[in-house]
Amino acid sequence: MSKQKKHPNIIIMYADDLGFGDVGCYGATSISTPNIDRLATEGVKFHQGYATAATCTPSRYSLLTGSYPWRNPRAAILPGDASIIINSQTPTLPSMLHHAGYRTGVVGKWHLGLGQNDLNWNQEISATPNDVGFDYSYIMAATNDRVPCVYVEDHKVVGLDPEDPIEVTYDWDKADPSQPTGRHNPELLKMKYSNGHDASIVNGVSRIGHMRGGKAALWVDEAMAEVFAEKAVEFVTENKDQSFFLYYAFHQPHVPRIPGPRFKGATTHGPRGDVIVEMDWCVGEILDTLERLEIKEETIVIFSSDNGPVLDDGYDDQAEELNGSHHAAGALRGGKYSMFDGGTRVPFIVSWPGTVNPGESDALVSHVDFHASFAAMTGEEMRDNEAPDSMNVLDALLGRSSKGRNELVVEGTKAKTVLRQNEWVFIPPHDGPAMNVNTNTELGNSTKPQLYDLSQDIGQISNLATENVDITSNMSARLNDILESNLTRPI
Ligand code: NG6
Ligand code: CA
Repeated sequence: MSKQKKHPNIIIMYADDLGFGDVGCYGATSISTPNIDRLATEGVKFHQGYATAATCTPSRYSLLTGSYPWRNPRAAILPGDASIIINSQTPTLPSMLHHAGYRTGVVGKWHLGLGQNDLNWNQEISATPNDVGFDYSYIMAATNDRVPCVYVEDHKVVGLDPEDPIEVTYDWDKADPSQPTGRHNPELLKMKYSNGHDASIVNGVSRIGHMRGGKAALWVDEAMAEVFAEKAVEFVTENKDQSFFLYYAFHQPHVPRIPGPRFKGATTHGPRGDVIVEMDWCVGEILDTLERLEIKEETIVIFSSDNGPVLDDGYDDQAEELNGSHHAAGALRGGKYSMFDGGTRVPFIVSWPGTVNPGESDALVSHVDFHASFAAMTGEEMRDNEAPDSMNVLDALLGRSSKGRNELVVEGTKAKTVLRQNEWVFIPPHDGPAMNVNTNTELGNSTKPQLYDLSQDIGQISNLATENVDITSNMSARLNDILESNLTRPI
């Protein structure tokens, strides 16, 4: 490692709604992902790497705070005008690494809120990633299907004309009726919606929520991959001589799936497959930059996804019709929104050329563990209130140990929790439909307790709860204890 650099750089590349079976190295045969596969060849490929939640906001909340999302009642899918859900006093993964001497940056999807109930897109935004540990940020506020469709750099909307201010509302009653919407002007759409997504039209695509103004600042979906990749490469290049942490959060393959022209038709699966290939190109841009700058061997690169896959997530992009025999969730049951493993078990690769021995791992690890693991690596002492659920699994992450954590809580939508313990997973009885009929995913709701042995039954076919009453009741009691606790990591 270069002399100025005390610690290795850390890059977390984080896909949006990418499933356990969506990339080549995890079994996909009809979507070509050579760059992600290259990472897996050079690093450790985890078979039991988990997000903490089956949707975006709670999952990202855990990654950045080392806390289970259900501890924060606001950690649920947020609208684009939500205020920030991480308190500026909360120790975060970036603030801990900043303290350890890292320069910290985030590029891409944020979805953890902005401002402190005072959000005005036309002024300096009071609370942004820069207030919770990042030295630099270039983000979209929420998701690519939610307004406002603009980029925010540090505290400001990029390219905003002050003469054309932005107004945002998520309330149909407060929206300006003279502005076209997907609901009333379907003839203006280049991609139709199948569910929701019927409000403001930006770039020929109707979104969730209403926005007016900000014309010069609007993003172009087809260029988004390049815009973010360029910013990410710039951040790496500018900081190559010191330790840096980059959280690069892709917008793919979340809806609306709109690849750049080069990637249109890259697969037989239509836009969903094509944007995965585009995302792989983004990964390649970073890997190539590390090689060019000769900092590959001093950089830990992590690749994962915020939650499991979904085909029809509200736009008519033929993801279902063109899916063929592709298994987006691999052998797992369920997908995005689900309490079954398809919701939270995701591709999870850690590479550090020259240090990490390439291989595969069955260790149970989660994004929530990055905080304690990298605190241990950098010698940062953690305060008692810091990262309450983060376990130091550094040896597992670096492929030095086959042992990760023993237990993990994950959640489906609406913070419905599930307990994983060694090979067992226990899903308590939860109210609600068995299926999300719009997305065609099994949610895991059942009036009966469910218990699966994942070592024998990765597809969660055989519910063993009635045959294993003791395990079921012990896990149920343990889950209740955890839900009542203030922390789960040792102090
Ligand atoms: C849902 C949206 C879905 C997606 C999701 C958030 C509809 C019908 N569905 O409410 O399209 O935006 O929220 O996804 O509006 S996440 O990956 O950011 O959690
Ligand atoms: Ca997501």
